[in-house]
Amino acid sequence: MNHRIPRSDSFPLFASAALFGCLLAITGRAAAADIPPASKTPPLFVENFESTSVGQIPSGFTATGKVAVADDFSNSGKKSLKIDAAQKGPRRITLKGDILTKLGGQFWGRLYYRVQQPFPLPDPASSNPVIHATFVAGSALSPQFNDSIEIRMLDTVENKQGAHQYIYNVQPKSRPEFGKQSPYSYHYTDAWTLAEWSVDEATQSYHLYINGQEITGVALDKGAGNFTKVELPKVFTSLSFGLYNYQPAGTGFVVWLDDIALGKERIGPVAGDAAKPAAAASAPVQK
Ligand SMILES: [Ca+2]
Repeated sequence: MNHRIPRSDSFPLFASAALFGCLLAITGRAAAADIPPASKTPPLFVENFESTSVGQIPSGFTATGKVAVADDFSNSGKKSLKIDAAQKGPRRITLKGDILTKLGGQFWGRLYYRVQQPFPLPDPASSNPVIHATFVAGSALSPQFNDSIEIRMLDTVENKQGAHQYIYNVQPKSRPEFGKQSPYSYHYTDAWTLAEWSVDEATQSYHLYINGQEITGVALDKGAGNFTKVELPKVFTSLSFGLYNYQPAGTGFVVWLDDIALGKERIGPVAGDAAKPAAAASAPVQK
């Protein structure tokens, strides 16, 4: 089909709108898969958990809470990182050192996660019935206030209906938290979900993609030097992967992570898994 936006003022408005919508649908679908493109060079860091013994964590990481490599589910190979149930608190592995210096303040992250079904709901008797659960966080000094902050790069808040939003969330040690949220349009699934995110200190930008689709509600592009309500640093002092829920979650979430990768350009799906984002996008992640 050859769609053209008509120039004539006499062209019916509804027809213009219909054509424009059609164009958006076509170009929007292409953009989700192609922009920004995945890098052709390997990422700087990859962890697929295959070379770590079950019950251990990979070398280079430190563990907090009940988290270890397991072989009951995997996205790649036979193993993944399993986050065991806990009412709340951190169950995660933390990376420090040279890789963070190499990544600096501009990098992409990628991982897959799956959530055991049924997953916990917030305590309905709570005055604030939500469960805030962080999958990926980085610690740093604020470029604006030079104090300690944690930046949550893959982060969710679940409501009492069991739907969740994605959020960009910054938790300073001694100031109020802040962030930017998507609608509560998503549900945890036990399908492997592809999460990709980017941070850029130079432009104070943050973007998140789930199964190849951008979560535009959390997107930030504040511009150079405009740190307010972003506070992306030139370098991170650690990156943590796992789950940390801050409100009680009953018997607790059980979550698996696999194929963590970090690089200067978009990483995309694991090799040979190129069909996954398109297929997964139609899965019931978004309602
Ligand atoms: Ca694996």
